[in-house]
Amino acid sequence: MALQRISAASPLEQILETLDADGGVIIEGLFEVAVIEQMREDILAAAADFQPGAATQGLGQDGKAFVGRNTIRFSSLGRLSEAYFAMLDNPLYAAIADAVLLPHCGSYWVNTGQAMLIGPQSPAQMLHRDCDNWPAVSAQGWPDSPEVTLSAMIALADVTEELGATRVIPGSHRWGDYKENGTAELTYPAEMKVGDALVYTGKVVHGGGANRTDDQWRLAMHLSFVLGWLVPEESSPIDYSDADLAQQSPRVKRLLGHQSYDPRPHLGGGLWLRHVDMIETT
Ligand SMILES: O=C(O)CCC(=O)C(=O)O
Repeated sequence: MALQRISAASPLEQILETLDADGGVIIEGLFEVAVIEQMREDILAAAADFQPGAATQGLGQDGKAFVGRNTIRFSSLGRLSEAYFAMLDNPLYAAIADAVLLPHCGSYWVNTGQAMLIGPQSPAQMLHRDCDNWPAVSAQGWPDSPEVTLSAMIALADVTEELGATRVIPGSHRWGDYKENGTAELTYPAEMKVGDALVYTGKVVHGGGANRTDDQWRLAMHLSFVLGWLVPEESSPIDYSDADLAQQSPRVKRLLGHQSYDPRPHLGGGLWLRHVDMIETT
């Protein structure tokens, strides 16, 4: 089963059906090129401050091995670029995230927005599922456990297989064994033009591809959401002050943790409260 591509102009239902069937889909033109070019410029300007191989995923040497020796990663992208806020407000990505995540939560927030720049002569990343960050929730009842996270790998410039396009195993979100991560032979590369994005659920097996070039970087970023009752990878709520977000939309404020979690219409209690009361956005 190959990885499918679909235009951002397609009906939402068709996009959701493809995502549901395969666990991942390339959406051509998901993000406005001007916004992505701004983000690319701002990411490249910041990249010199981050050493290849320095990111640990909070797991020391194990995390370094996962990220890759010649990969540059960093987050808090809204501190570097206004384009980040426009991306968070992207209406189609919002509609897809609503459809995938709201059946399991009152609201979701940013898991992480991360520059993921794979350097020349990098081996492929280990295959994995993003829902592995929350294994107690995902493993129980697998594969019918709730979708906990939705991700997009976004091309900041054209991404080819040779540059290290993300590799995906379509259909692996439905495999019977949660611990089975497949093999490289089963993967398809998500080759993309600038502004395209691979949108995939936390259940689908994937990994960064090998960069086989001698001198070119794969320029991509990741933007993911997680259920509002789970802890995200990135510390957005403390990375942005109320003043930083004053001009942003209520959605952006909520996504970055500046609003409390109301579980309704689902069961559960209010979370992320201040003085036992809701932090509201305006
Ligand atoms: O860099 C990529 O293409 C994928 C990265 C990834 O899946 C991850 O680190 O979770």
